[in-house]
This record gives sequence, C-alpha cells and structure tokens, in this order.
Amino acid sequence: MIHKFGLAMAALTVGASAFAQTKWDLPTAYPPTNFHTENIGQFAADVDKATGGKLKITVHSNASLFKAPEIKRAVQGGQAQMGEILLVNFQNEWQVFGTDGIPFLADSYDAAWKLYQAQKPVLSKKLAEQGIMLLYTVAWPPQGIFVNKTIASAADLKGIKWRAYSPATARIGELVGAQPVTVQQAELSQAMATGVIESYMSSGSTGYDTKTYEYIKNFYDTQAWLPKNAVLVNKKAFDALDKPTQDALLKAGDEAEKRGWELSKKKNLEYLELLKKNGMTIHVPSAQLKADMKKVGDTMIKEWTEKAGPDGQAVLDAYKKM
Ligand code: PCA
Repeated sequence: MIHKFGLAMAALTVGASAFAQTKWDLPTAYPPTNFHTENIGQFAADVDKATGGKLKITVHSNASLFKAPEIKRAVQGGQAQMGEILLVNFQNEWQVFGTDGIPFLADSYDAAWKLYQAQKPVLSKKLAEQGIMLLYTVAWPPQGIFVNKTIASAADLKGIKWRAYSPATARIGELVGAQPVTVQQAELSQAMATGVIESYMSSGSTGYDTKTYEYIKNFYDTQAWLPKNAVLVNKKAFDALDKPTQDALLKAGDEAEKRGWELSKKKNLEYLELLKKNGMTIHVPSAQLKADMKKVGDTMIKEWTEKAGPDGQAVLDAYKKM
C-alpha cells in the first residue's frame, strides 16, 4: 500500500515538473498604450511562445505594481523578477545613469545609439554589482518644451511651474528660472488638470499619452536629448532558469531592443502629427531659444563631468571616438 502510494506520488511529481511554469512580474511606469509598453508586451509574448509557455511574464503597466522610482530597487531585491526603468531617474545614485539626460550631448537617434554603446559596458557592470542584468534599452523620442504660452527665449520661462521627471529636468528648470516640481508620468495628467504644472520637457509620446493638448497648446521641438528606458532582470531569477529558457529570454530581449528603437523613431513623427490634430502648435524654436537652451546644456555637461569622475570621463571619451 505504502509502496503503491509512493509510486503514485512519483508519477505526480514527474507530471508536474514536465509542465513546470515559472511566473514573473514585470512592472513598468508607463500606460499600456505607450510604445515602450506595447514593445514589452510583444517581448513577453515572444518569450511565452519560444519557451512553450514555460516562462510567463506578466507586465504591470502604469506604475500599478511599483511607482517609477521604486522599480529598480524592486528588481534588485527580487520583489519583481524584471522591471522597466527610466535610467536618468537614477542619476543621483550614480551620475552615469544620467548620461543620456544631458541636453544636446546626443540629440538624434544615431547619436543616442552611439552614446548607448559608449555607456553600455560601465552600465552593465554597475548593474551587475547590484545583482541586476541589463537586458535591453529603448530611447524615448527627442525632448522638447510643452508650455501654456508662446515663448521666444528661455527668459519667457521665468517663474513658470515646471514639471521635472528627473534630476536633470529639475536642473534645467532651475537654470531657466522656472519653478521645478517632480511629477512622474503616471500623475502628470492630474498635475496639469489641477494647475500644478504649466510647462515641462518631454517627448511627443508623453505629450500624447497624457493628453497634454487638453491643457497646454504649445510644443517647442528643441530635440534636446533622448533618454532611455532600460529593461532589467534580477540575476538570481535569471540564473534559476534552465539554459533554453535563458537563451529564449536573451534572444527576445535583443529583438525587443531593435524593434523598440525603430518604433521610437517611427512613432515620434506620428505623435507630433497627433498632437497637431488635437489642437497643439508644434513650433520650431527661435534662434534665441535654441541658444539659451544650448547654454543650459553647456552648464549641465560641465556640472555632470565634475560629478561623474573617471566613470563619466570614460563614457565621454568612448562616445567621442564613435
Ligand atoms: N517621457 C517620460 C520620460 C521621457 C519621455 O519622453 C516622461 O515624461 O516622464
């Protein structure tokens, strides 16, 4: 009797392991319709398919599981096996996280890709020390100025309520004499609706996602920088996967990176069109505004280089050689 029972249990165990399924959570801070989120959805579906359903990744969009600034620590601590972060949000922890947030250091898709290649080795190393794998990154479209009045120069931004999403965007606000307040994208629509915010710098993508056109009618297309989202994996969780599953994850990550950068570029133009259709004016910045913003960028690269030390210098040197 005992013998028979033991056999039955063994059969059950074998049966269970043949269908063993690993379930992961992947928190993000942006809405389900955002192109980064859609790309991540495709990535999760690709992993599901390639592993025959062995690794199921649930995407929790719109900061529903963790707020934007908490996602990195959640992946580090294993509360989430994966997560998407905005790298520049973590500049105060380590300056190199903020390299892609410096105005006019890399202000086109080609330059942003090169900067990423220059950043990648140190970025991966730093994250590895924290028990995190950098799976892939995707750039946001170029950043411009949303503002509730027309502006001819940076002086016109004096005293205005300025939304920041990162230390660098707060610093820009300070340098132009605006009043910076940090608000993540998930709370941005509400901040505009309640008058907490009159202006901010970001992409057409975020302008569209947050229905900024309902509150703010002007976008100055300064194309100042292209910050990146990074998709991270907890290293212990990765190590616990079997080799074929690990390979499937890495392959899907590579494909998501390629697809994401293409998507960002293509969608940028679509978003600007959609903003126009919804009543926003897309302005080419005046020569004065351009010069003013360039000056802000010059100050910020100087400040960043001083703070970033040898790690930062290594990234800049590698970037300049590309
Ligand atoms: N959108 C994000 C970060 C950069 C961007 O284009 C935001 O505004 O929060």
